[in-house]
Amino acid sequence: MRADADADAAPRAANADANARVVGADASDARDARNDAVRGQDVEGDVDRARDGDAPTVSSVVDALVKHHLAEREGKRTSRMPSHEFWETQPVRQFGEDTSRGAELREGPIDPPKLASETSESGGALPPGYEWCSCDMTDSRTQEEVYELLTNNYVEDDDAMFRFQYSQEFLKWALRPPEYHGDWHVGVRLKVTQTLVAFITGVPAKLRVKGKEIDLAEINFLCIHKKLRSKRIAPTLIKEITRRVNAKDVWQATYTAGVLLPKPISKARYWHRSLDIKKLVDIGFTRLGRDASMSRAVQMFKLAAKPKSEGLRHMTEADVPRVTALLSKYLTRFAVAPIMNEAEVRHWLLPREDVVFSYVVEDEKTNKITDFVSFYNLPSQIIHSKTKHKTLKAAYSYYNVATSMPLVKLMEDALILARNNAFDVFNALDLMENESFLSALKFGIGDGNLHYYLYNWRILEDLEPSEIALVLT
Ligand code: MYA
Repeated sequence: MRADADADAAPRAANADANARVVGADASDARDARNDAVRGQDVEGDVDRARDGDAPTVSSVVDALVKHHLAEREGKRTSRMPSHEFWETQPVRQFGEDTSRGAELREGPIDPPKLASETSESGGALPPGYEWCSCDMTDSRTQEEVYELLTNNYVEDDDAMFRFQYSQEFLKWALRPPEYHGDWHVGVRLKVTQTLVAFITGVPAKLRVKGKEIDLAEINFLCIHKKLRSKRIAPTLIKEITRRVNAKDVWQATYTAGVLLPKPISKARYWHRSLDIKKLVDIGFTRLGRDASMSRAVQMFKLAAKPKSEGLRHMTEADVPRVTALLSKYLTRFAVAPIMNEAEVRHWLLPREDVVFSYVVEDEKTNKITDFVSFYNLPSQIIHSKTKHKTLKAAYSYYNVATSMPLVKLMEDALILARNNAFDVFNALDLMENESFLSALKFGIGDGNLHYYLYNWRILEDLEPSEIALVLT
């Protein structure tokens, strides 16, 4: 947790989850933190050993550090590097691989091309008593089952205070974009009772990565019932979704996670803007700085009653072609960004009650859409009992384009709109040009990371979050 100097309030958002999108860290982040600590200790161990030697000189200390560094660069395992029994076998960037100039690695697919017909027809082996299924997200009973599984078992913060609570409407939106495949919604059921106990999903998308267009799967909602954790079921689920994606002749994927795995292309950070500071403090999401009073904090986070930009209105169906054009042009600025056609913009960005909120500014003279702002609704359950509140209402910044005004002005209106829609907090990643408004609009930095990954696609250099324009729900 970090005191927020500007706002005198520290958002909790520890180790951001996952989907860091949550208010807190997920358990794997805690493990990350532990891994980091171990790594730190190990370096110190080497350094101590050097110090304890006959001649504890500065150079022996430096030697120990250099030795570590070189071993890592050569791809050798050192005690600082956690092992990843599963991920080390997968076509993903690996820690310690040599990507220096002149090295053999190239940007692009990691595995040689294969044929969809070569993919095996049956799923991987589950523990006895469990079976694979596809979750039909058009069926209300199945939607409820998925909702229940996620509501009780999905991403939480480290201290088990908050857990994501995706609504059924949200899940239908996130899992049924144009051209989605029903069998990319993978479930595991207990054979006897047919209870859904694990889940992982993919949806088709097109991504531009450093100038190359890639048809891929966006992987999300990996979830295993709490009682079935640490049994190596996650790798089985990942292999199964890979098999089903490959069967559709798709060989790449993207995903985000709070947990550090081999090996992110970028590391983003969540920021949080208090809208209802009283509630946020009451539920333990935010704490006031040592010298701050609640009345001062309320004053500080006060927003205007209504948006200030003239002509700002809800996006409508008729705006789809112009929003597609505006957004597509804007997204070409970034190294990693989705490519969305009109059908996809219609799906992902047209307002949906209680799910996604989108607004445009239209130039009255030219009829051009000059600005676009959007956020989605992802509440978290409050799972600790120290408050009467049950739900934290969080808005998440989605895609925003400002051409007739500075982005900071447009985003101030987004905050006002979110507050007017009863959200308690507005969350944004430091992606795209978001840094230009975060501090100015009194966002406080969270203290967790959201890692971005590509599967079976190598880029040589890590990217800055400002080079990423992909927001996964
Ligand atoms: S991120 C959201 C993840 N979900 C949660 O955090 C919800 C709460 N937690 C759980 O349900 C479980 O703890 C999960 C792990 C299911 C996360 N991504 O079965 P295990 C690796 C990838 O014993 P469990 C999201 O949805 C771990 O490093 N791998 O562990 C994006 C270890 O491997 P290795 C993860 O705790 C998902 C192995 O699993 C993650 O019982 C993207 C241990 O397995 C994670 N978040 O279950 C998935 N967490 O030994 C990848 C742990 O090697 C998609 N692990 O370190 C890849 C692309 C596939 C398609 C390709 C198509 C071409």
